[in-house]
Amino acid sequence: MASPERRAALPKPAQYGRAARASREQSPAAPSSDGLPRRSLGAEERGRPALNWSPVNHQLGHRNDGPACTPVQRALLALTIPLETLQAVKGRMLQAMRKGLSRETHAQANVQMLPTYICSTPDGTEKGDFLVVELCQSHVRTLWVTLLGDGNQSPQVKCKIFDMPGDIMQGKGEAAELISWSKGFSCSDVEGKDVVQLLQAAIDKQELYHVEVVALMNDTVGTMMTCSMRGQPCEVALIAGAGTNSCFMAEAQQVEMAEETSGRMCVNTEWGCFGDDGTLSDILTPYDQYVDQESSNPGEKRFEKLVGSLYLGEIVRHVLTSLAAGKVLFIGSNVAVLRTKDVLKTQQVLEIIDTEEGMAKARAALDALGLRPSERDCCRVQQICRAVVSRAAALCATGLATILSHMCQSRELERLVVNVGVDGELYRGYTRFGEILQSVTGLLAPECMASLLPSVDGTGQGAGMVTAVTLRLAAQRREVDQLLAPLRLSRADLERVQALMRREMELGLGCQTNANASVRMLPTYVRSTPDGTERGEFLALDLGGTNFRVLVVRVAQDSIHIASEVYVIPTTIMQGPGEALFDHIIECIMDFQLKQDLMEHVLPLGFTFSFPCQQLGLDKAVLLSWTKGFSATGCVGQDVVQLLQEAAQRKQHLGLKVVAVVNDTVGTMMSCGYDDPNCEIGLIVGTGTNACYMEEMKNVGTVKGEQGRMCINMEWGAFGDNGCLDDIFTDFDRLVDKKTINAGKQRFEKLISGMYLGEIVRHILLALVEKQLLFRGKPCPKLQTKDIFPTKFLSTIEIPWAGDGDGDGGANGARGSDGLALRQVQAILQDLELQASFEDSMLVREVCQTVSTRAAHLCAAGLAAVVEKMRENRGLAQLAVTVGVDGTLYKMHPHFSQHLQHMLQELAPNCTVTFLQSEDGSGKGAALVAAVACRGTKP
Ligand code: 0WK
Ligand code: BGC
Repeated sequence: MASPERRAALPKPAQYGRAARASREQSPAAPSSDGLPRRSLGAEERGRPALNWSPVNHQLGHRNDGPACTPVQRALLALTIPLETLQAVKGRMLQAMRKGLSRETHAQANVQMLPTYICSTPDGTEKGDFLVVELCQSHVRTLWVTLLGDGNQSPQVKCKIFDMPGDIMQGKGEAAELISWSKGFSCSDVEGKDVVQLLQAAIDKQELYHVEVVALMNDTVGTMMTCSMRGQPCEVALIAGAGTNSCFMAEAQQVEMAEETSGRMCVNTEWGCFGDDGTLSDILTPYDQYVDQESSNPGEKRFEKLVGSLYLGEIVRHVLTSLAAGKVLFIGSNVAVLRTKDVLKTQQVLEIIDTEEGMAKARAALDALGLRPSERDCCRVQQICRAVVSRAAALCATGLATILSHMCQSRELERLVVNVGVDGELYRGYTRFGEILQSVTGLLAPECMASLLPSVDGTGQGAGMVTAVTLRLAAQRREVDQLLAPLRLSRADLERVQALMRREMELGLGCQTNANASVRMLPTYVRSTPDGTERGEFLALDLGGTNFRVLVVRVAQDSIHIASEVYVIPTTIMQGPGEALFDHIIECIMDFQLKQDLMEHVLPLGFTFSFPCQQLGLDKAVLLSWTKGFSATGCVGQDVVQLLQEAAQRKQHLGLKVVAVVNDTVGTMMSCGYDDPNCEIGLIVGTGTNACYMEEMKNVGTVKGEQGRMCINMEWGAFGDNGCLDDIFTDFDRLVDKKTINAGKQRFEKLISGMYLGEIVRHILLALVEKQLLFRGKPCPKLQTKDIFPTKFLSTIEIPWAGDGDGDGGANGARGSDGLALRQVQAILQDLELQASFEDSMLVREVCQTVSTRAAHLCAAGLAAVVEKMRENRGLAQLAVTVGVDGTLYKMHPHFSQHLQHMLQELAPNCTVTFLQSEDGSGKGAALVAAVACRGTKP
């Protein structure tokens, strides 16, 4: 005890510990009540470099242990890792993780980043009874987990613990492929084997119950799932226990070992082996080296040996051993006991660092070892224990920060907000561990906001949850596949459609059969494609697509100059009196001529009129039916050129001279044919869809003449109106058709074109909601609204992700970043007041992909029939031809053109088909047809 005057000089008892400790030790390690020591300079310390100590030494900035440092300070400094070193360790761990994720470097990686094939976290609808077996370090825990699908609010768990006899842990295995044992297990015959099969075989041997092993997971995954219950999804988990490890939901396409290319997948990092390649050599202390050399697996699990509670006691023991050897601690005691392995348990270390009881625990533990510690010894032992555990926490935080920054980067987020499930005796046993973990993670990954969620029930419930989620996903996948199956056309289906299209074409060309053919094969009186001799100035109209355009086209020797204006056709005009429609057209023409100063000019006009018309001549076409939402009265059966002339008269617009009326497919073929003489097919995939091609006159039974060729407007949109496609039609297609103004008509068009795909998707989404497969079955009032999900949404939702499984990795140049693409999907759904989870977004995307792919494949089947017919017409073994194509869906959808071209190659392998996108639309084509007409020769 101190003399009365010394006592007077010393601080009050409460402070005693702290002050005494600080003064006595001058060491920065003297812990303060919050575990992070503050340094106050005692007399003998003045003039020494200012030391402020915490597991992360911000200020220290350098770790010199100049001559002034005491052996204890040197030990504590050695166990202190400056922030910038932790930053560097984080950088190395990020590299190590990327190495583990990459197929090329995975085999050499120490941080193995093992795919777990768990691609979803609980969504609260999980229901059922699940058996769980948990292999813990010293026991086996079996649980019966009952989930009620009530948002996992009240999972019921019954469990039973069975001790693990030592001979079993080291005995013959005969209990996924185990890579290596750790934490004291070393059963033979298990490493390299599929442990699920081993377990299933052991269960089947019992012939007791039919228990099927559904999922096997790492404890980190179970922790992530356990903490994901009760409506707070958790995408990261970390274990700081006997061993240490972590897992997180990675972007699946980055987990190259897993072949899964869309969505997310939980990755078990196995970060315990980080540093096995020497990347931690600059932070390893001699104490760590001793622990490693004495371990059952020297050189391995270097990171785990700095963090895992299996090793912390040993690290402390080696520090004490060296300090005792240096006559700094336990002077006068026999310290031989300190050479005994595992003589100091981590549990004791955790007790010693307790702010309240710690010193007493230290004395008790050291006394028990016969070390008769002084108060100072106890204080130093506590500091060392704190330093070792705090370093473990700081290193865990470094690992966690690495994961969080990686997730933030790979999701292209400014800021990542995420829940982290944490478990393990270190985290549970020492609150300060969690505080250091939280604060150091914040320092190392400031762009991320992590909430640490302690796991309430170890991994047991989590394992039950993984099994439930696995079964839920499997069941959902089966239901989704069942619902989407009718939309997934097989090769045989498409070949049949191709054959049906060919048959309908023949019927349409046949003089006798044309009238009943669904594909009307309308002669256009266009006999050839442009030959470059066309010249002159022409007006052109382009009606029937998304926009109504008026153009002036100047065709010169080596160039074509176009000026145009887009005008809107309001729905009231589209579906009003025909006179009003044509009056509106004339008004637009007059407005255009005024703007272009053409009022005094009487220019020949080419009229692209994109509806089924019976051409009676180049400048005479009788409207057979409206499509694409048009239904203006008094037009069907009329010559549309006549209707236009009459409107011009009504408007006293006398300068109109219509010389040609063409379909947009013909206009597109002519427009592209001007640049590529091989262009003999025109294709539109826009609001509507249709195709035309150059047919042999001898095959056109509806027009006299045998010589040469004529362009045939197929009007393939009506293919199937005779019911020949009914088995392709799904309930969703029927729902869409029923709600159109031309129900039962344009059946092929309604499977393919932009006016309808969004509606098909909308009905499928509603069906998925009804089956609780989407948005957790929550009612979606906005989604009930017709046309609320326009086809352009498909183009946005399907923008190529690196990980969209279509293998183009965004090859078509329109690479959308994953995070961005996901946010675009969620933004669209948000506008529809739909709160979409990640899985929901993926499912909506899958539905869009399924519908657009079917459309592209059906289009390919139709085109395959056309090119095969042209090849046969010309008696060619191989046909090379160009298709001039236009239309918003073909041009704007990220995958449509590719899927179409891929499938066409498969269905018509003897045809080399080049696709040429029309730049100026079919207005230019109409002008070229007019130019030919004006040349007085038949086009
Ligand atoms: C642009 C053409 C026009 C055609 C349209 C079809 O110039 O003749 O009708 O493409 O595509 P949509 O605008 O319907 O997407
Ligand atoms: C029309 C065709 C037109 C196609 C593309 C269809 O609805 O019937 O004449 O070519 O849409 O615009």
